[in-house]
Amino acid sequence: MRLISTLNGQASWPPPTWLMRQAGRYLPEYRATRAQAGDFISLCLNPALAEEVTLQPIRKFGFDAAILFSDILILPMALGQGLRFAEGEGPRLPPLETLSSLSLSAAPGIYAPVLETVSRLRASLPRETALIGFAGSPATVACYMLDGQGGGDFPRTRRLAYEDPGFVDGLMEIMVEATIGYLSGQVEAGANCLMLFESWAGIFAPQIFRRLVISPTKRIVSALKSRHPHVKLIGFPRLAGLMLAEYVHETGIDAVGLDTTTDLQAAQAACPPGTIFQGNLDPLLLKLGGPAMEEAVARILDSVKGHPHIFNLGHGITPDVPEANVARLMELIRAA
Ligand code: 1CP
Repeated sequence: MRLISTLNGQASWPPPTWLMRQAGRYLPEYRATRAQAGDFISLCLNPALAEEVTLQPIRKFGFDAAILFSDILILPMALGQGLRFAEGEGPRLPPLETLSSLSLSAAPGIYAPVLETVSRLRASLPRETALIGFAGSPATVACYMLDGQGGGDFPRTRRLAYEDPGFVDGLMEIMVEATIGYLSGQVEAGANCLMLFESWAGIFAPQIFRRLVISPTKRIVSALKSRHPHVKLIGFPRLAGLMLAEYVHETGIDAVGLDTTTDLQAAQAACPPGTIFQGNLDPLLLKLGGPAMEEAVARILDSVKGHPHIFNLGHGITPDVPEANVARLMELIRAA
């Protein structure tokens, strides 16, 4: 698997490629399977249909990795928090008031279908296609648990981090433990590597970043590596800015996803030597296609030649991306 050799530090050319949100609404076959499932959560918890939507972009574009189809909010739901997806508006949760409403022991029974999706996928994917398991990082998942929805800058979460550190740090403890169990289950079910999505890393002041982003991530990385010594983890501290190097250095993560705003060469200069990067084509360019996309792809390929690198977007693919642009992107990478 080219993605796994890259995570082990071997450069491969062209770089292994996959796209965040590669299974999704830009594909007509995804929309059809989602309609068959009824709603988004039912799709995540239906192993046959979740397997199907994970495989759709692999069949169509031949990416080097498949990412388990699920969502970062399935874990808080499994811990007992309510979750629904309002049509066209994104997730809604009743904002968390007490830690006693969460149950670590009930969670594995509720997320069991997700682990079944992982084992089905490992059996059905081509041997050379890596299977990526994932979870949200505790701070990002806590943003949704405490504020109850996205779409803003999570004011309640940021305020509680200062005003009620006991509550927020207690929530981190629960999420660290739950995430270790959940990801460990994914590895045991057949995931070849793992990714931690810290999509809201960019909203925290540096001292809160250290407490809620770096420290929980470091504990998750170290626990997973002691349980599964060969497993590699990719972190994605989106919009971490100048905190990126400290994140890489302190957490022990094996590779780091770069968001759209981060200059690849500046990241190479700032992070420890040998850091493996993933990213970071602007998803807007994938939507627009044409010469602007082609130039940006060439620039990325040029700057990663000779380094172990994973080609990806700087954030998820949007529903309005034409399939033909994804096909053209793969053509450009394969011809490199
Ligand atoms: O069909 C639909 O309309 C639902 C859209 C959708 C999809 C396709 C959601 C709702 N989640 C997903 C799948 C998903 N989410 C995957 C697996 C598929 C793949 O990558 O191919 C993964 C890895 C995620 C992770 C996820 N969910 C993140 C982290 C990555 C990121 O985009 O920053 C986050 C923040 C979420 C929460 C979430 N789930 C769905 C939405 C619309 C959101 C974002 C809400 C917000 O903007 O705050």
